[in-house]
Amino acid sequence: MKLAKYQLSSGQHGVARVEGDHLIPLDLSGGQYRSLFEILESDNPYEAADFLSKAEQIPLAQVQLLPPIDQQEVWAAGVTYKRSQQARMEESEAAASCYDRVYASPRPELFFKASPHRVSGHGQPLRIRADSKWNVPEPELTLVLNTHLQLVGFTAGNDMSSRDIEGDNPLYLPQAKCYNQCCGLGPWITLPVGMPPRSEIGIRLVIHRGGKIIYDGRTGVDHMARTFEDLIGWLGRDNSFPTGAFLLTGTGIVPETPFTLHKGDIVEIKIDGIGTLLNPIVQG
Ligand code: DO4
Ligand code: MG
Repeated sequence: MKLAKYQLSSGQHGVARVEGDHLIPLDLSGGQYRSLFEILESDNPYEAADFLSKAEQIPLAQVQLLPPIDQQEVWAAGVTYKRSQQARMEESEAAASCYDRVYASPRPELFFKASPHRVSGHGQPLRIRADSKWNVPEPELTLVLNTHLQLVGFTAGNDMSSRDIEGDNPLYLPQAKCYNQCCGLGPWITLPVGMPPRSEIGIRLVIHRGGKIIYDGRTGVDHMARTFEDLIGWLGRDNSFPTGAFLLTGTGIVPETPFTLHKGDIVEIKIDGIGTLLNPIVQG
């Protein structure tokens, strides 16, 4: 089952199940569950959504999908794939060994990525910082965690990154990673029962410029050097999440140097079991 947040042209918005090319809105007027977050907090989100389903359908083409987030924090793991370790060592002469060490260390790299207002959903713009000249999208399988850090769903994430800022000095990582419109999430959340086995989850990044595909790369979760449970366990050490969390699990695709995004590019992230997250790129 897939759960989405949507808005109609009238401005009316809601939560819905996604079935093929249409939405089945959920009735949240009863007060038992008032938001997507509260459904994800329930003992059985699948049954809760099934129970709330209205006898009504809206074509997906008639809605604007919203990011499938309420008040959760967004965190990200880094250097969880060999390709990310190699690319980071290449961009950061001064601190190459940091990336080498973290790839092999028991403690993973985890960083705060975004608050909800910095997140864009499917079709909404993602930003290149005005003070950066080398930028890439990072396509990442994203774990949806409830307040007990239980894995209650999956979505696609785009961990937009300014490689020149991070490469200059790793202490600049928060500026390379966290700014307005820095994170894509969507198009919706797939509940765990709807996902393929982990070893079969493929991830694809396609970048369009001027109507042409200028980059097309693939990886799979089977290339990830860590397990979801390991990352969640470290995230939860002496850390509480009273509004739940999203955890991007790191990128296994980094376009070759000197590729950089331009404003006007369209980025598509396709993840098996979820679907396609598409975002146009803007720069201030
Ligand atoms: O070490 C910097 C960030 C790494 C990252 O975002 C990734 O590997 O996906
Ligand atoms: Mg990343």
